Amino acid sequence: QTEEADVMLLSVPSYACQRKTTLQNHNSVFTDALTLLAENAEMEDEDGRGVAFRRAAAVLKALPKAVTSMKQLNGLPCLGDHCQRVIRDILENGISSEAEATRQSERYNALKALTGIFGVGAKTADRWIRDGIRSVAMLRDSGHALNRAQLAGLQYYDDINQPVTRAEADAIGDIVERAVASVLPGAQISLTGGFRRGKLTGHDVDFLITHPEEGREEGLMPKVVSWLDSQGFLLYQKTMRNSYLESKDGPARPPSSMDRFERCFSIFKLTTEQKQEALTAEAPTESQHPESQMKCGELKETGHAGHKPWRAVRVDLVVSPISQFAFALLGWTGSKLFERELRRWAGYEKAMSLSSHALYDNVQKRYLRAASEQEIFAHLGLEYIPPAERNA
Ligand code: DCP
Ligand code: MG
Repeated sequence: QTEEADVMLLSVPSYACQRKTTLQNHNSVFTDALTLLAENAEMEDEDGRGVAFRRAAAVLKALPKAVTSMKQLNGLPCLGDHCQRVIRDILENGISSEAEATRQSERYNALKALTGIFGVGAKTADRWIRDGIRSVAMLRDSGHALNRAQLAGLQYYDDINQPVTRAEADAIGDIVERAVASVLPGAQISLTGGFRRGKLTGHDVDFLITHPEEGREEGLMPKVVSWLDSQGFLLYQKTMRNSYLESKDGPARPPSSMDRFERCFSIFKLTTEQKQEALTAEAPTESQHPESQMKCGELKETGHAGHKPWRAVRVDLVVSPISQFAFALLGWTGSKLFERELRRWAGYEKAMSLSSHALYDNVQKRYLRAASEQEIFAHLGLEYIPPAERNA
């Protein structure tokens, strides 16, 4: 009888965009190990292996309860031999020896420290390690030539590697709102990324800006950036065309409208006062807010840690014309794996190309319009998955 209870029948569809994945994870002991191995593979520039680990972790995150025996894995997708070995190790020994060995390896720790610098990717980190640099302190002492992003990354290293709270994200949202309202009244901002999915912390804060009248958003980013800069909110900023950034994203991009799609990588200076103001503004509704206690606690802590009355926060801004807004919102909400799986589903199952600008039907040879995320899921023949359930 126990045997039978043990073999709960688990089944999940194979694409992450076909599943509801909340933040409630019953299998974190397995997914933590697989995520660490994914992270390691990505830092080693082995993207294929990285995705395989991420897909396996996402399958386990979608399960309604904890895995307790290997038999339960029968029939589950995306669990190759390697991932099964990791899971078996944890079931038998409590830990994954491979994940532990990786966690303790000098190379993993060096890669993690160096890629933790804003502006430093896997290739640069590898080059520095081959030059004998294994830590941020060694990099500081090395006299290596650094670009502007990396200099800012080093300067604000500690702040940037401290998780951003929801209270801080809201305070930044207020500032971006003021910037946008003063340079283009009627423009709208949306919080995207992990915070839109309901995460309580993030590595940055992501915003999407648009205007309900097509074309009015043109030239908006430089204006927003100079307003923010003039008010002393920016420690660093670099504004770029999105076409350049998404060059490996697939073929579905209309070049003409793309030119207007801009992105700004920035580092904000958030003062304790600004954060306090955002909290006070929220005060009337605070009793309905489950995290309000925690937020105040955090604020106090930051206060008496007090080397300086402000912190640096990574903020990404994207401007989209309203005609592409639904695609941009879907594309910037994530998770990264969920996005990748949406594009894979579109290509392999529907002969369509999805990007954060458009959806192209390769059979009908035309773009499919959408004014909401719901319409995009419908075009793709997928059940609508709300942001809070895209945490694959
Ligand atoms: N995104 C993407 N591809 C990229 C960069 C971003 O698909 N190369 C999308 C998916 C992400 C979203 O944009 O969810 C925001 O990117 P982040 O790196 O900020 O990811 P999250 O906000 O999900 O995570 P975090 O909480 O760590 O900021
Ligand atoms: Mg983010």
